[in-house]
Amino acid sequence: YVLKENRFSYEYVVKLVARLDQNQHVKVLVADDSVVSRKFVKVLLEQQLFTVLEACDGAEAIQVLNDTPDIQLLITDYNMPNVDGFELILKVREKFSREDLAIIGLSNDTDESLSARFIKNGANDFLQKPFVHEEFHCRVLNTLDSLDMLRSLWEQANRDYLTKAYTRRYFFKQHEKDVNEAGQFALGLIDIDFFKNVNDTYGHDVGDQVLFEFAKRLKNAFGQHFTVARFGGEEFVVAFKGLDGDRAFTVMDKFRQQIDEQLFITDAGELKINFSCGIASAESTDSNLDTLLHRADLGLYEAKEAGRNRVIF
Ligand code: GH3
Ligand code: MG
Ligand code: MG
Ligand code: MG
Repeated sequence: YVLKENRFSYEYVVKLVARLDQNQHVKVLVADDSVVSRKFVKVLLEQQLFTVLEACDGAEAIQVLNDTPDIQLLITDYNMPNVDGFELILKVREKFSREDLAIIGLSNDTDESLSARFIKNGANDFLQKPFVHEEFHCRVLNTLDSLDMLRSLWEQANRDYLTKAYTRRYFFKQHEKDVNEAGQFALGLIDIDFFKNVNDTYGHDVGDQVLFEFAKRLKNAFGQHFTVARFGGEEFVVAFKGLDGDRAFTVMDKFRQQIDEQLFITDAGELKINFSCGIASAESTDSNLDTLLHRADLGLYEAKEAGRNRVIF
């Protein structure tokens, strides 16, 4: 249908077809008060197999965005009752960054400044109604391509490639301010014991398997409520936001016992892995994460000195 109706280049068709499988899993929300215009956009999107949701004004669009996880693209009209397109975008951008959601503005209003205003308010692109189908398809695909690119950049910067734990960069960005806030905040700095032996005895690949499995267990234990980050080679940190030092110690020591009891299955067979950990909790004298990390590091050093496989607060 798309081919019959439009005059795409061969290269473009290849690109379009390559995306079709993926598109079924991409949710697009169309906000427009005109039923005719909304249904028309919906039909165009469904030609590309997207999953389409609808809202008849800005207020409903916000509701749908809040209720439906992982909508990737919002296509919104400008003139709508209650909350108009601009207001909608401003509100939406407070909650959804450019890695979360892409936005395309639409309008049949003849005001020439509309397109610039849409983009300044946080839209990725703008289309003047009426538009040619071909241009619509191209802009939607381009916008989703840049969303994919942004998401992949975000992953590269914030997620460790080997273990899929968060990176050091993410940890600092996320918790910089928590040190000075009123609530409780504690850190657990972890270092696997005698990890060099694993590499030296069984090889680097087996070392990697241990790191991957260790991070997986760490995320299973704490990842739902706390940030788990890979700090360096075989060092990890857990940010216990909302816990005091004693509580952080308790949960970390429980995890230490689990690791101690459950062998790691690798290509070299079952290995016994242990770790040492230093816990530190934020105090009013802490000026930033570094002072807190320094104390956790002293605890870690003490744990190593005392014979390893232990947590020190
Ligand atoms: P300790 O109990 O004192 O911590 O001893 P250790 O052997 O764990 O300490 P050390 O810091 O000497 O060794 C850490 C090793 O981790 C050295 C390095 O080659 C290895 N390593 C760091 N990153 C990686 C990685 O991504 N993969 C693998 N396989 N090894 C890594
Ligand atoms: Mg309208
Ligand atoms: Mg180390
Ligand atoms: Mg070590």
